[in-house]
Amino acid sequence: MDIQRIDQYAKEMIFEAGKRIRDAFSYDLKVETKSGANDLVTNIDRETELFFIEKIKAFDATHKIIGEEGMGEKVDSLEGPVWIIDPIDGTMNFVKQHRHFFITIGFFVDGIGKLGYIFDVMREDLFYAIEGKGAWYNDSPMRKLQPLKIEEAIIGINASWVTPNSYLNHEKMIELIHTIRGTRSYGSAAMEIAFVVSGKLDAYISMCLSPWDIGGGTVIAKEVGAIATNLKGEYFDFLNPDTFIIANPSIHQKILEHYIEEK
Ligand code: 2AM
Ligand code: CA
Ligand code: CA
Ligand code: CA
Repeated sequence: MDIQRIDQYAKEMIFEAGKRIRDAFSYDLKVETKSGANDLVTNIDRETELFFIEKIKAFDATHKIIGEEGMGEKVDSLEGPVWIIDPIDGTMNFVKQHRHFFITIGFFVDGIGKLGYIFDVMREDLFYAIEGKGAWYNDSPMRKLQPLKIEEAIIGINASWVTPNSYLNHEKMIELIHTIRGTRSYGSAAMEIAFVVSGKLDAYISMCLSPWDIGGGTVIAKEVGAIATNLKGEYFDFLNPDTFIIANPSIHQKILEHYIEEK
């Protein structure tokens, strides 16, 4: 399998999709809700996913595609070449803020992440990685993450997980928040992962993410030494939703041991 050629093709289709999304602001977005009032989808999410499916099928019709909006056929195994796609990550930011939304894509072969992309559509900034070859931010190689103390960390977390909730002991989360330097909440899992792998955040924690939110990001994580697991410290299941943490390797274990207590 010619990974370099697939990487080249992936980048071209991501840049083209980005341009189509930016152009879409000049006509009407149709916004609908999915599971609830804060779970949005637009015609552009669906059209972008369809664009990727058509491009990938034209490249190689045997490749499987898992996409958030379910525009392709159903995939129930990671055997062979599989693309995991979130056409727009941060749909609420897309609709409301017209920025801070990302295309994120992972290319896996037999369950192993080979290529990973996180693309800031408005800034036209690309974070990407090739398994075993390294990670880049546009044309610059990304560095391995440097160790730090938990007291120096800035962590991406949604406020819901620090207020009483049915997923985990929020008192421990409050203790974590009081220990670290600060928190951020960007509203796009892909953006928070891009920030962790490039050292702008030191960890990002979520109680529920899907394979397409993190597929591309985990490939980049491996190349810079960031650790990505579920909140039990296990390998994330790429066929189902799961809890998620990505962190600088010097604080990953400490956060799980001292501050995360699932209910
Ligand atoms: P999305 O924008 O592609 O839906 C913050 O909402 C982050 O969590 C986003 O990356 C969002 O991805 C993701 N997310 C995952 N499941 C979600 C859900 N059911 N509702 C809203 N956001 C969800
Ligand atoms: Ca969504
Ligand atoms: Ca998403
Ligand atoms: Ca999405």
